Amino acid sequence: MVPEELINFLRKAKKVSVLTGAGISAESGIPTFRGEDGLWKKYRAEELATPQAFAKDPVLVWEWYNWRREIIGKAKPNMGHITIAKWEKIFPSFWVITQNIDGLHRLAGSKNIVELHGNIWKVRCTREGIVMENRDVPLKEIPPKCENCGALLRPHVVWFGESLSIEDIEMAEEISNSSDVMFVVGTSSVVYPAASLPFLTKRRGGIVVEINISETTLTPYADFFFKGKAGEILPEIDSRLNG
Ligand code: BV8
Repeated sequence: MVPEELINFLRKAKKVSVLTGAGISAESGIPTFRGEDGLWKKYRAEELATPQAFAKDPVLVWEWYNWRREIIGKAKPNMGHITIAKWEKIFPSFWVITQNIDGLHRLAGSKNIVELHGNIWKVRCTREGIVMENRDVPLKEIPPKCENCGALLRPHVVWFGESLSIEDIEMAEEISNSSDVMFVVGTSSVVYPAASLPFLTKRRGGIVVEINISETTLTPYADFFFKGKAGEILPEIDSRLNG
């Protein structure tokens, strides 16, 4: 059931954005982080996705990413990603801000994307800082080495304790500050600075629409909360909007 009030907001909205987390890719077969089937069933995110963990045991960290690359390599965008890609064409200004590194928004056809935490198909030389694409599944060697200088390669992602790229965070804040409507889809809203973005939208008088299979710390502040799967709720809102 989609409230008429939300449809009216969307019909008038000029700038719409969507902040996504692992939950939007769950229906594509990619495990989320903190759910019962979470990626970190044995480890905690904060212990594995960190520069310290990589320095201590690059093989372990690369085995984890190699396993995720195998899952993500087979994954297809679901109706949640596809609806979001469609909305980029119907709203005057539409941006995706994603915490996900799986690249499924781009695969679904979205172009206006800020990948806050990087991309699993990119690697970076730990000595020269050069970023390269690497789509080997599985990786040819673990840990992979830079072909130029032989140094360790690392995933080109943002780990805990690492700062996001200033351009990305400034872009994400500009989008959030100017959104008439921000959808927040499939995120537990525990990781910062991403979790602070919906509050920028609210502070500027925009509305926040949360879509999640369960309530989160954001839910009390959301103007609309849809309890359900992203791949079902987003197309339902879309069909009411374009009905
Ligand atoms: C930073 C790597 C400045 C890529 C990730 C101490 C020291 C240093 C920093 C901190 C500190 N204490 C706190 C911080 C800040 C820290 C932070 O936020 N920690 C949290 C845990 C408290 N943040 C940082 O470190 C960030 N950098 O602040 O820099 C700085 C620098 C130095 C010192 C201080 C500050 C960097 C954050 C990025 C971390 N990297 N990943 C990778 O391998 O993927 S975060 C990791 O969590 C993923 O990127 C993921 O995207 C992100 C958020 O998780 P979610 O996407 O929300 O996924 P989750 O499983 O949690 O939730 C899924 C949701 O979907 C659930 O709600 C579920 O109900 C729902 N769902 C499931 N199925 C569906 C669904 N919803 C709809 N439909 C469905 N079908």
